[in-house]
Amino acid sequence: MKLIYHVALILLLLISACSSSAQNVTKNVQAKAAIAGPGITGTLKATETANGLVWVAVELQGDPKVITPGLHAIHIHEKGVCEAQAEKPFSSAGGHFDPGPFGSSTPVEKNHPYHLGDLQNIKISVVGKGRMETFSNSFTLSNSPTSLFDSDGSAVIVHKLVDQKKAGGTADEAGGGRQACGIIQLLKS
Ligand SMILES: [Cu+2]
Repeated sequence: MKLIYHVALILLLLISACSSSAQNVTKNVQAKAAIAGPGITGTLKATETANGLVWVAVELQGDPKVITPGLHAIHIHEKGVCEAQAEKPFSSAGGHFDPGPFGSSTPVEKNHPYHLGDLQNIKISVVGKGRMETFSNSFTLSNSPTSLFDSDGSAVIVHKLVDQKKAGGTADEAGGGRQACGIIQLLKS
């Protein structure tokens, strides 16, 4: 009788341990963006991992005459606005995402390449396709002082040129003109 009692107790403990660990699994916060520009389409996917790092993957495809083979700058910009028709295409997305002592934005030279939204270049192949994957600990998707989902949101921008990651460089050395844009959206879990 005592044995049965012990077995039952152990089973009960196991069951409650399993169910409580299941309850403790919080879903990772995720985001996405549909990237578009004249002759270019793509996606951004992002996941905030349990240790706070944000995994970011960007895929692009387009006309290789437009999105030229080689490296192109990719940054997160400070506003969730994508206007291809603006006098300077996508200029309304503002400067590079960079809440903090410099404020965001312009001139690009000010805190580049240390803006929180400065990402790795993407390599475009001869057929006009590329994929870039990186981790960042510079911003969050969840609520924080460095969340991409601040009051005016954020956008991902693809540039015409490579980002040379040069401190004190010119706007062209930080990627130049803007070719494509995607508003970053929080995925409801
Ligand atoms: Cu940029």
